[in-house]
Amino acid sequence: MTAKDLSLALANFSREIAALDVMPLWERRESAMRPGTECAPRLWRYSELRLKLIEAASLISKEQAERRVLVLENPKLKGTTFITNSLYAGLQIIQPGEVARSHRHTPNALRFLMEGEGGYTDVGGERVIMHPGDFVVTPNWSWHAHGNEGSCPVVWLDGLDTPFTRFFGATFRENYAGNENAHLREHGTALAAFGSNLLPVDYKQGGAVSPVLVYPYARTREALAAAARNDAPHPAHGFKMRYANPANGRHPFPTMAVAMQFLPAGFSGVPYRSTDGTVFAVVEGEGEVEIDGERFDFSPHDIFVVPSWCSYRLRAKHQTVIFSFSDRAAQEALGFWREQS
Ligand code: GTQ
Repeated sequence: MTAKDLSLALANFSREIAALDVMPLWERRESAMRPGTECAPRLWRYSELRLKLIEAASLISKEQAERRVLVLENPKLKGTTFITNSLYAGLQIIQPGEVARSHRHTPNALRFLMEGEGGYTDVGGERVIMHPGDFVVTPNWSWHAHGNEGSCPVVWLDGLDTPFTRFFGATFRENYAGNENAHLREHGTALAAFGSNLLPVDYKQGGAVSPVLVYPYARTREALAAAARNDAPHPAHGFKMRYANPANGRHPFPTMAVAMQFLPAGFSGVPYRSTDGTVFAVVEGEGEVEIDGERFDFSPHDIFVVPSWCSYRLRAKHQTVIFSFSDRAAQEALGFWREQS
């Protein structure tokens, strides 16, 4: 065959196989076989989002919205509602006296309380009262309703693994039809049972989700402070602890790992990257994060996303505490997770 014949034959071949809905592996994009995703790094300023949340609360009633949430959508994932390929994040506001009706869904959810007192979530038959800095677990398929019995707005960060159920075609959701005020266990019941180095004697290793329901900030903060007083910081993470399922030592969710870290004043971390795209929420302090060479200053309650395999480094001006969640639990379970320092 001459070169010309060959190129004609190839063009015909391409057309014919396209009609059969097959494609040649040798034309696959190079980037498909490297770590990382198309997601962009991004920081959302809480001061800006908070104003819009308050505005949303006056424009859209709780009845209209059911959940009044501003979704932090990755600029490279427009139209998906996702912050990374595997995670969803949103800021939810609930005004004094409001309730958000009970429903359940197959995605797992976490709440991280940003501001306000008096907010609660009724989850899995228990009332959980949330304070700033608390991390609350909503196990998949458990009924959950929210409310605010305080006198100020309550705002929290929702983190969900919705992209997983979407990916697997396993997204189910339903509203609660029964009496929402039926008997609830009192606040603190699960924490007393599971958060005291104890387990109910007949506790069966049940679901893969942490049964403790709430991880109070006061305890987390004290654990980090004790580590900082006694141990040396990790060169990239400072003092970082992951939240554990107290019944098995694993992550709180089968999909999501959740962590809190403390950076001493003046901390300057070395560059680090890992395959779990991570959402960070600043709790206390001020500093900057450099993600793939791009710098972002952060203040309390700012939220930023470090996509999978993007190198980042943290610097703290004042002592700083940062909450984070990622898909590391799923990646570890599947044998995919990698890191590089
Ligand atoms: O509060 O149950 O941000 O179901 C997204 C979906 C919050 C919730 C979100 C939800 C919820």
